[in-house]
Amino acid sequence: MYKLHGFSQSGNTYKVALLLQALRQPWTPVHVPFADFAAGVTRSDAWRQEHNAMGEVPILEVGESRLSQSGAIMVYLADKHAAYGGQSAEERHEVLRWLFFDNHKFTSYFATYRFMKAFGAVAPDPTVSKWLRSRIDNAFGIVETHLASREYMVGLQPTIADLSLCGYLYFPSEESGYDIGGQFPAMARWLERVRQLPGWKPPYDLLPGEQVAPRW
Ligand SMILES: N[C@@H](CCC(=O)N[C@@H](CS)C(=O)NCC(=O)O)C(=O)O
Repeated sequence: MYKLHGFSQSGNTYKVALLLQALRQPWTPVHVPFADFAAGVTRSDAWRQEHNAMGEVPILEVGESRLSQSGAIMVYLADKHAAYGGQSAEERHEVLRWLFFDNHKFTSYFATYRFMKAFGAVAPDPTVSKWLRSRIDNAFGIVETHLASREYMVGLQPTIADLSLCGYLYFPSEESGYDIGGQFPAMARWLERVRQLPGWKPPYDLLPGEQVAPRW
């Protein structure tokens, strides 16, 4: 039984949960309460020593091992269960390319922007928000163009590249202010397709932790 440490507001945790569902693997959540996370528990020395030196969720417990980094965890699971990793060496390379893009340019800016707007202790700085929006619009534009002529990010089947990139896009739009359907129609159609995967559920139904109203 896999154990997945995280919480419902964490899109990075949600990516791994979606993959476990799609693989139909039994898993159980280990709840890191959002209030504790916001208070900095995952950055404490004790937590880093016991759980993850990087001070982050998600963590996937597999026997005695604690795996971190959603991208690396998804590659591990896709390899182990021989699914969602790409159909050929070329596709697997392409999957990695999009995973790195997601972690550096897509999820990173969007998750930060959403966190500041929905959960930040102080109102977002407009200059920082404007800069992040320009980075997000660029990254979203790249994916929108890529998806205009194809159903999934790599090849003809869904892969972990899709599950990684879409992890933050199923949260309520008021948390980020981004209207995917209105601004990015090819991405919206792709999200509908990914939603058809086995065991798909929205983040606040799949992971522990109450939904809270956006603060700003
Ligand atoms: N690239 C990492 C990012 C993980 C990450 O940023 N997780 C957030 C929660 S969604 C976190 O734990 N942040 C704590 C921090 O940055 O101090 C992954 O994909 O797992």
